[in-house]
Amino acid sequence: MGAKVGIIMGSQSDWPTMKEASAILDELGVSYEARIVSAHRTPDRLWSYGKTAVERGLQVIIAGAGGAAHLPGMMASKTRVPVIGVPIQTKALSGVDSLYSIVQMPRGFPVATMAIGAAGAANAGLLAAGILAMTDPALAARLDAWREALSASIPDEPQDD
Ligand code: RP5
Repeated sequence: MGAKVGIIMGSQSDWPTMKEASAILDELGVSYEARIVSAHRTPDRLWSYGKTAVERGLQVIIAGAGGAAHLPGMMASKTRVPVIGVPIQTKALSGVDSLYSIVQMPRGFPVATMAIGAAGAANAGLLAAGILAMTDPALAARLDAWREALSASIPDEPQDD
């Protein structure tokens, strides 16, 4: 069976961040694919990825991009598959540029925008899993267990170093 989640990113340089999403999907047993698809450098690839997303069985797309981060919004314009945007942290503007480029979508073409950087990428994986878990009871049980384990790992009291 094909991938249920498409992880796409504008550049190879985004992969260290976007790996956080793939690690979560690995932990939860969700099938995914990872591709470099740039709104600016490979627009034809973006177009064909968006046009074929539904027929290929993708159910969620996680799109990470930095700077003038048009990839998530452009992908949302090409497919009704829900798009989760991850603003990549940048050197020049710390990722605020990425965040603003992704979050302010016009009415009609939503992108679910995460936090800047690694936490955002991990949360994108968790959000994708949560969406898929609505129709997958086994995944729902794994996600519940993951959340319980995280809660259990938090101590009641702070410790001295
Ligand atoms: C964006 O430009 C990419 O998403 C990346 O975050 C940023 C820089 O890309 P590189 O110059 O590192 O390839 O399109």
